[in-house]
Amino acid sequence: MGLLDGKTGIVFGVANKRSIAWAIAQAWAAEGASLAFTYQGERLQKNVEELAGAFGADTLITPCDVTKDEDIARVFDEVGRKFGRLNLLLHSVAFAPKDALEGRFVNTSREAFRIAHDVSAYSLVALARAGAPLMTDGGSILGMSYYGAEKVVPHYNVMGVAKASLEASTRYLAYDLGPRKIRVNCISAGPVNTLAARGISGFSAMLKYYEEHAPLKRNVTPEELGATGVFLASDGSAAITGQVLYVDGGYQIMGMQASEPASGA
Ligand code: 0WE
Repeated sequence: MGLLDGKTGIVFGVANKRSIAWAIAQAWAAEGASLAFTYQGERLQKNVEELAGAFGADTLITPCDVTKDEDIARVFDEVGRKFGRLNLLLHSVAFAPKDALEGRFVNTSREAFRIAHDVSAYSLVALARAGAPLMTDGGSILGMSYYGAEKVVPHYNVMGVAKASLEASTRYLAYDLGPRKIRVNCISAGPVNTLAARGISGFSAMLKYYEEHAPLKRNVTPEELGATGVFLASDGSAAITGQVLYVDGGYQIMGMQASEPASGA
């Protein structure tokens, strides 16, 4: 008996086996959900087909550029034909041009700002609108955020502003879709070593910083993000909507670090 038996879902944002989207998808599937996967560009097609192919004929795998309304319309049309309805939607998609994550925020170009918000925040609204008509028995929509939405994280820059927009969009979508029993929440994850994180200079230092400063003295694992994803998709969270849930070893609660280890450490 899985917590998600009989439910269908769609997953946006698998790039490879280290993707947070893949961790949550595996956890959803292990609880009995049937899943559709989209991939961004031919570059990632093989990766996603190899990963999601393991779920067999029950799975739909199709391309989607979340900045293209025609792609989004086609994807949900295909989901409607394959599954007839939808319960779960995972948005694990973000992009800002690399130079915008390297320089100073004050130098963010109009175009980099536009792209970051289009790919990383507006896409949640577009996917929710297109997916909601298939969520006839209620649903759970889940996005991924990061602490840089709330406080300044050096170099996160325009992505922090886009994540703030994603979190606010989560609240407005939760308000609009609540009467249809569709819940909308975000997981704000601590740093995870994914393709999106690779190439970000100082990322390993950031993992170490969390190990030292988070109350749990360690980083979050992909499996733990999967487990929280199952919680937010299942009836255990039936009365939770519009929330940002921190899954970060407690890092977000800290206001200052002690110069000595906490008592009891
Ligand atoms: O949301 C993210 C990263 C998303 C991301 C990553 C890239 C790398 C390659 C968005 N756009 C791009 N564009 C690229 O060209 N994270 C939460 C991971 C992350 O990224 C950071 C972080 C953390 C944490 C960037 C700077 C500082 C901290």
